[in-house]
Amino acid sequence: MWISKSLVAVILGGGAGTRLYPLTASRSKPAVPIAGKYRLVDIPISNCINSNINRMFVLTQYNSASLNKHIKNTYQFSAFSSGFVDIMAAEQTPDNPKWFQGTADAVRQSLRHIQNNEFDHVLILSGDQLYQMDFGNMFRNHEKNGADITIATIPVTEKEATEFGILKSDEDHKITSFIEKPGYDKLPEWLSDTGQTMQGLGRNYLASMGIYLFKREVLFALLQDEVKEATDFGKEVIPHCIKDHKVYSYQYDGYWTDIGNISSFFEANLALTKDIPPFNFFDNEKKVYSRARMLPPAKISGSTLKNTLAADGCIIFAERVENCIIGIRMRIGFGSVIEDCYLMGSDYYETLEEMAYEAERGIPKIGIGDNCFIKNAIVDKNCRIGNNVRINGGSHLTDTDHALYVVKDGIVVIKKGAVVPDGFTL
Ligand code: ADQ
Ligand code: ADP
Repeated sequence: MWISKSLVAVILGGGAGTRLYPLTASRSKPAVPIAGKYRLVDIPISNCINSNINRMFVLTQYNSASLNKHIKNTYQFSAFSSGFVDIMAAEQTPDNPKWFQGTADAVRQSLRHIQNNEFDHVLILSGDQLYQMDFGNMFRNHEKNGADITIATIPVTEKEATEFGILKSDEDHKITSFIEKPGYDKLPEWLSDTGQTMQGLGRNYLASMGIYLFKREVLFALLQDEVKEATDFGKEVIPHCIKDHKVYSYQYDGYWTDIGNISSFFEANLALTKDIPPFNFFDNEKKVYSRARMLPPAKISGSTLKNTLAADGCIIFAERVENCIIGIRMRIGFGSVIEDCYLMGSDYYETLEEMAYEAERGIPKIGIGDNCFIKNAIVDKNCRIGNNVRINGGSHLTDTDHALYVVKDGIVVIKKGAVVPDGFTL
């Protein structure tokens, strides 16, 4: 009760969305499907719900139909609770004709909606990270320290350090300095004592997780007055705060990964197929919530499945499926072999009559046809992949943006709704 009354959460749902293109070509980033049956936004929302935070704002650059529908149908709080998940899309107003210019600007533009609620602290979260964290512990630390701002931090290696905000703190965990994405040459000055276990793993730098807990009045004063031109938290607001405000680090040592681009998104999804995955969807306590769809159980026939997650409503006749995530309603034909893939599934089933009608016109059925070989690929929703198709992703492919697919870092992404004809080879 205590945390839910004093805190609201703001989830940064993404800027222009270019890093996850083409998955964001027709939907906003929070609506991108992950792990076969969830959407990106389910992760921060579930972390909030599991931490007893039930008032959330999702800031997004545009308001897609799939995001609206997903939020509206998934997160319904009872009439006796004050909970809600509100989507706030960038909007043009008479005094601000622009879209969100960055993370701080997005929060600034949303303050006039958020301020109508009662709260003492604002928790700001990224919308593209995979982790399970109890924000209650972070909140207790924040209160105990009397902090103006608490930043969740995680020890990272030298290789990772250049991609994050890196900070240093004193023995009381008060942050003394901060630099956004330092170059390799600057790193030696930013080493921290991260504890014996982390040091043993070569994780000697303390990175910002982009998760910030602000005192209400401090956030308003910063964004509306002190740094009212600043557009970004990491680049401008946080470095500015260090000297005049009490900014503390809350160190988190669990699994956390950024899934903001195609290769990290692909890796994080495929990591879920390991015997003991780093992110645990199979947890009695920390549930990940998503839309209840009332789909039938997956039907699998004559296939060998290894390290594969098959979501509800799939129909799988494939010969072999290995290290794959198979999304809702996915259909895979006879004799097909699928390796290291994330198949997002379909939004609907076709009837047998529709399939016959399309077959007469040479249009493949929704899903993957017979005798295909697909490796190192993401297949977005509602694709129609014909028979005898061969898609072999890997580092031998150069980056491309084709009408049917995109290649990024060797990963082939078949675009949503693409119709890939029989015999197609890549
Ligand atoms: P980055 O992840 O590089 O670094 P950024 O691209 O600003 O920062 O994204 C942060 C979050 O905000 C993401 O979820 C993104 O989708 C969202 N976002 C970006 N622009 C937005 C906009 N205009 N409107 C709404 N949402 C937007 C940040 C910090 C680093 C920290 C890393 C940790 O700056 O200090 O180390 O996060 O991942
Ligand atoms: P999800 O199960 O991924 O949450 P939704 O139920 O949100 O999917 O979306 C299903 C979408 O598919 C809806 O937008 C619906 O209009 C669309 N849809 C359903 N049946 C058909 C069909 N036969 N042809 C095209 N689109 C369809």
